[in-house]
Amino acid sequence: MKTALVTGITGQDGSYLAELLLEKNYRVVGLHRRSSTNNFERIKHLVGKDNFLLEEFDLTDPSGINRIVDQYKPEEFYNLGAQSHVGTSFKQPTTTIEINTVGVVNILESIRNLSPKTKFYQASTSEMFGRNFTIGEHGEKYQNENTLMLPQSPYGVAKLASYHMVEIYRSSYNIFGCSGILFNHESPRRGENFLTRKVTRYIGKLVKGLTNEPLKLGNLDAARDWGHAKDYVRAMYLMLQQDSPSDFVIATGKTRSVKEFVETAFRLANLDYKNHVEIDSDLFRPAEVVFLKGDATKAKNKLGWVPEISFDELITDMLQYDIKNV
Ligand code: NAP
Ligand code: G4F
Repeated sequence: MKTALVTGITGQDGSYLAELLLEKNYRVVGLHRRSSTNNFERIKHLVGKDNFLLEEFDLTDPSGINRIVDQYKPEEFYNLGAQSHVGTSFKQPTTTIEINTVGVVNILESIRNLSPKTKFYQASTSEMFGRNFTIGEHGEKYQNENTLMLPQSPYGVAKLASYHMVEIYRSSYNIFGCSGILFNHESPRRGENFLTRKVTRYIGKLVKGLTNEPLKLGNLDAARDWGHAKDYVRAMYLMLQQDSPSDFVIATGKTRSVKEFVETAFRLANLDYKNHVEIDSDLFRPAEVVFLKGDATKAKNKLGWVPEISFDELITDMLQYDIKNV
C-alpha cells in the first residue's frame, strides 16, 4: 500500500484529494495545523476511516515536517497547504511568504535529506502569471507553461518563488517535484470568502428568506477560467504517476468575467443579480489579475487529463448545496 502525505487536508482540495487517494487504496496521512476550534468540517466523513490518519504540524515549522517525513517516508507528498486568499496576501504579506514560500522550502529540504525518493506535488497557481498572457497565431489570448510569469500580488510572488524552488530541487538534487499551475477551481467546499462561494451562499440565504441585505462585491470586470475542484485533484494525482517530473497548466480553456459568473448563478436560481448586488470599493484589491484563460494542451497530451464538469454544472452543484445547507 502506498502512503501519501497531504498538507491542507482541512481545505477544499485536500478533502477531495484524500477521497480520491483512499479510493485508490492509499494510506493517506493528512497534515493539519492546530486550531482552537474544530475545523474538520470538510473531512469529517473521512475521520476514523481505515487508512486515513491525521498528524498535527505547521508549514512554518521545519522540525515538525522533518519528524513526519522521517516517520512515514511516503511515496507521494502533496503540498496543498497555503495562505490561499489573494486579497488577504496584501494585508498579510509576511505570513503569506512564510507559509507559501518558506513552508515549501521546509518540505523540499526534508524530502532531500530524509526521503529523497518521495514524489512531490506543489500547488502552484495561475495567479503567478499576473497580468501577462501569450497571444496566439490568431490573436487569441491564453496562458500556458511557456507564458512569462509576472505576479501582481504578494500571494503570486510567494507562489512563484516556491515554483522556482521546486525546479531547483528537481534539477540540482534530482527530486521528483511537479508544480501544478492550477487555474481557479471551486466547489461546494470552497472557502466562503472566495468570490464564487460568497455568491452561491448569498443566493442560498436569499432563496431561504434569510437575508434582506444586498450582496457587496468588488471588481466585476476581471476574467477567470473556472473549473470544478474534483476534476483538478485528479490532475494532481496523475502528475505524480508519470515516469518523469514536469509542470502542468490545469484549466478549462474557457474564460468568463466575474460579472458573468454572478449573472449566471442568479439566473440559475431564477433571480436577477441587478436587484441584489452592490459594488463596495473596499473589496477592490490594490492590484488585480485582469484576465486568465489556461491552455491545458500539455496536460491533455501527457496526462490524458480533460475537465469533465462544465461551468453551469459547477454553479448548479454549489447552488444546490448552499440552498440546502445554508
Ligand atoms: P484552502 O481551502 O484555503 O485550504 C488551504 C489549506 O492550507 C487549509 O487546510 C489550511 O488550514 C492550510 N494552511 C494554511 N496555513 C497553514 C500553515 N501555516 N500550516 C499548515 N497548513 C496551513 O485552499 P484550496 O482552495 O484547497 O487550495 C489548495 C492549494 O492550491 C493552496 O495551496 C492554494 O494556494 C492552491 N491553489 C488553489 C486554487 C483554487 O482555485 N482553489 C488555484 C490554484 C492554486 P486551516 O484549515 O487550518 O486554515
Ligand atoms: O475568488 P477570488 O478571491 O479568487 P482569486 O483572487 O482569483 O484567487 C483564487 O484563484 C487563484 C488561481 O488563479 C488561486 F491561486 C488562489 O488561491 C484563489 O483560489 O476572486 C476572483 C475574482 C477576483 O478578480 C476578485 O477581485 O473576483 C473578484 N471579486 C469581486 N468581488 C471578489 C469579490 N473576490 C472575492 N474574494 N470577494 C469579493 O467580494
